[in-house]
Amino acid sequence: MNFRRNLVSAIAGGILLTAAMLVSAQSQPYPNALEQAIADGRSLEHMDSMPSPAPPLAPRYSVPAISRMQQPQGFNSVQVNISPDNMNIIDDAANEPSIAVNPINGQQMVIGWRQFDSINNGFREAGVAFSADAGASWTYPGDIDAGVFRSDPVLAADSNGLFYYACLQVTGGNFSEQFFISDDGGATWSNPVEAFGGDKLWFALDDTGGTGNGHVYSVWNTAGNPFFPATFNRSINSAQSFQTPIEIPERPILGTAAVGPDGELYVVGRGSGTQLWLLRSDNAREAIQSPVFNQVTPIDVGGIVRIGAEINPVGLVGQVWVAVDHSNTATRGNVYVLASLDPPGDDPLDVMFIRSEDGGASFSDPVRVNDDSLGTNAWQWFGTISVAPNGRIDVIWYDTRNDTNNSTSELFYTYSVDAGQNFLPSVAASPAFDQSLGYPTQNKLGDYIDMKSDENGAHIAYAATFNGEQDVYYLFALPQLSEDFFRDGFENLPAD
Ligand SMILES: [Ca+2]
Ligand SMILES: [Ca+2]
Ligand SMILES: [Ca+2]
Ligand SMILES: [Ca+2]
Repeated sequence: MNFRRNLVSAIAGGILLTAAMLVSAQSQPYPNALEQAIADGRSLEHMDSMPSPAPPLAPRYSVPAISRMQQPQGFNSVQVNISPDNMNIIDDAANEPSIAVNPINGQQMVIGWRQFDSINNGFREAGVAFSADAGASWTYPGDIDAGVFRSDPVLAADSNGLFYYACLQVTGGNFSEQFFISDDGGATWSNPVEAFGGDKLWFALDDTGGTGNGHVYSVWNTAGNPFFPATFNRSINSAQSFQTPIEIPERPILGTAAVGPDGELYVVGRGSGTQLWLLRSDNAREAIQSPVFNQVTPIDVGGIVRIGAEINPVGLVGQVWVAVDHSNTATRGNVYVLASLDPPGDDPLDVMFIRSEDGGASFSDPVRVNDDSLGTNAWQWFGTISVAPNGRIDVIWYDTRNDTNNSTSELFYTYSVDAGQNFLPSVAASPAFDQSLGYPTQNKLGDYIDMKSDENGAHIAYAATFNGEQDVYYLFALPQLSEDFFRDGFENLPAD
């Protein structure tokens, strides 16, 4: 019944038609409503009962100070969408988080997410919380620009200590991307800066100190896009203003962007059909030149992108990530692509990884990162990668391996210290949760989760339903913890 409702919702919800509808529907890899919507040029962030906000439910608070979800290995999650007195807010929904960590003051972190004040409605706003104590506690001062429909949050911080919060704004069917800036650790935010753009946006910041320092590069969907066929633009002044959108080769969607150590720019995503592409621009860092993507590489990551799959009915099950090694080691400049993809055969989804040692011109064979035995056929969804300043690669994902019905997921973590040639045995870093609980009137747990790595470990923002509803959590994954875990084994844990 749910599935039927989802189909109806996805079809009825798609109201925005653009020139992207010219994209051939024949290329859709899966016969489902959401793939069809994309093929027809409709956005992921289609409106359900939007855009006027229904009155939120009266907030009800519960559950003292939450919320350290203690795992045996010491992975402790802290809830961030909380009331001023540290209580869970009942009957809201919070998902699709992104996280930024101040590179010059690791005490300062900000998490943004999609905040639904009522699960009875699809209205969502730019949720934001900040920490001034390295994630131990969080303050949710209210949504940025409250009362405005916003979605698709993406966050970053730069070496001046500025935090950037990009998101989609939708007004009366008009899609645009906007940026907010905070110079006080996320406590207060600037007025919105118009960045053009559209649905399912992502951005990358040049914080290298080089020629392109302060450049911001933004990519977005072909659908839900008033600028089609343009899907890319740039700011050369730290997001104070943005240049006119331009078209780029293959128009990759459902992906991300990253800047390399010399200011080289990478964009990854799915083109038409199922082909994934990695684009590279070597002149985007030159402010007086129009960006040209001089290297366009079709890539085989070992599977195909799925959307609209039953594990997250009207969402992605993983976006395509690109990350670059900025370390001062032999692996500096390595380019990594990672995504939750459907591999050949019965398995519905695995976390797949490839590595380039020549600036994205060629790649290794695909590596399956999740280490459940072949044939388990579990869902490893929302695969996410981050590279630490020392070159360590952190990877997280949601995993149903411990539930034969695939009705609960755990956040899993692993890492590599040899450029992804080997990943350590993965470890469950969160308790299990029912990923289908607490849908607002949009049946998904968002489209992604996020992570930023430092020398010591991985700062993770993820959504889970430990309270019986969708909430957002911060988790610091310390690589040493998983090493201890595997050295000691389950049997040596203290009984409690
Ligand atoms: Ca809540
Ligand atoms: Ca989204
Ligand atoms: Ca398969
Ligand atoms: Ca799998």
